[in-house]
Amino acid sequence: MSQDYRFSFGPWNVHEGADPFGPPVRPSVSLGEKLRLYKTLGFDGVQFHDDDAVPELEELTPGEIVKRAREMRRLLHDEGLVAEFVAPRLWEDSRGIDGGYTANDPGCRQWALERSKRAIDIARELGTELLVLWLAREGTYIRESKNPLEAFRHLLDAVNKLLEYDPKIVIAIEPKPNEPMDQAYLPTVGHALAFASQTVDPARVGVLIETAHVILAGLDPSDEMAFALSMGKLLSVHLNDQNGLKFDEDKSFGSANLRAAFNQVRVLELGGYAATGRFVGLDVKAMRTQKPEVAMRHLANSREVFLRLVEKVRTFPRDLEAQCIANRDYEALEIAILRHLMGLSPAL
Ligand code: 3MF
Ligand code: MG
Repeated sequence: MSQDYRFSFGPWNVHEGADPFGPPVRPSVSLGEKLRLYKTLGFDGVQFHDDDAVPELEELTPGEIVKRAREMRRLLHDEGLVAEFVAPRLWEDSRGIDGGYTANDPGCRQWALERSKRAIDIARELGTELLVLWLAREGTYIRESKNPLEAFRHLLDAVNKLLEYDPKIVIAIEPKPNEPMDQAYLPTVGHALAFASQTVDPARVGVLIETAHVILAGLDPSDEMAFALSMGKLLSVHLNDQNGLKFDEDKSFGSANLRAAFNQVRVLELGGYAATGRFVGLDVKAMRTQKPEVAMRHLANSREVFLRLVEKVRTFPRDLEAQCIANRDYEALEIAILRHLMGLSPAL
C-alpha cells in the first residue's frame, strides 16, 4: 500500500465510551499507553489539545507550562512520534461557557486569549507551528444573546492577536456548523477562508476540514477539500464519516459512505496533498459497544480504508474515465466507478 501519506490522531480518539446518555464503559487509558499504541497502529503524528500535552495547565505558570511541554516532547521523541498540532480546549472551562473569543464577558475573552497563547507556547515546545481552532462555543443557542457584528470583531481581534504573538504560528480553523451550539459563527470552509482573508496575515490562516462537520453543514466533503486545496489552504483533515444529519458521529472513515470517502481520497490525490507533507488526520470514535482490547481498531481500520482507496483512485483506468467524459456519458462513468469500488473490472 502507498507509503506517501503520514497519519495522525488525537488521544481523545481512544476513549472510555461515555455519551450524554450513559457512563464510561471502558477503563481509562493513560496518555503514555496511548502513545505506545500509535506506531503499532501505523500512525506517526499526535494531535494535541493544549491540556492533553500539559494536563491541568490552568494550575501552572507560563514557565511551568513550557517545562512540561518540553518533557512531553521528549516522551514523543522516545516513541518516534511528532506533534501535528495543538488546539486550545476552551470549551471545557467554566470561563468558556458562552464561547471564549466571542463571550459577552470581557474577562472571559481575555482568559480565552491568554489560554490560546499558552497553547502556542506548547506548540512551539512540541516542535509544531500548527495551531488548530475548533471554535466550539463561538456561536449562539439563541441569536439575540450576542451582537453578532461585535462577535465577529472579537473573533478577528483574537485571531490577529494570536498571529502577532508568534510570527511563525500557522492557524487552521476547523469549521463545524453546530454542536455544541445551535449555530456556530464560522460554520463552513467558505466562512473560515473569508474570515482568514480579513486577518493581519492571511497567508498564515487556513483550514482543517473534518468530513462529519461538512456533512452536518449539508455540503460535500470532497468539494470542500478541493476548494481549500485549490487555494493552498488545506492545512489538515479530520477524516471520519457521518450517517446523515444527526449528532456528530465521528464514524470510521468510509463506513457510512464509501463513495464519498473515495472522492475525498481522489481530491487529496489530485491536489498533491501527500507532497505537502501534511498529515492525514483522523477524528474517529470507537463504538460504545467495543471491548477495551479492540477499542482502537477504528483507527487502524480507517487508515486501512484510506490506503485501499488510494489504490482504488490510482488504479481506476484513466482512458476509460477520459472516454466517458469525452462522450459526456456519466452513467457509464458512474457504473465503472461502482464496479471498481465493488472489486469488479470497471470496463466489464
Ligand atoms: C469536535 C471536533 C474536535 C476537534 C478537536 C481538535 C474534539 O467535533 O472535531 O474534537 O477536532 O478539538 O481540533
Ligand atoms: Mg475534529
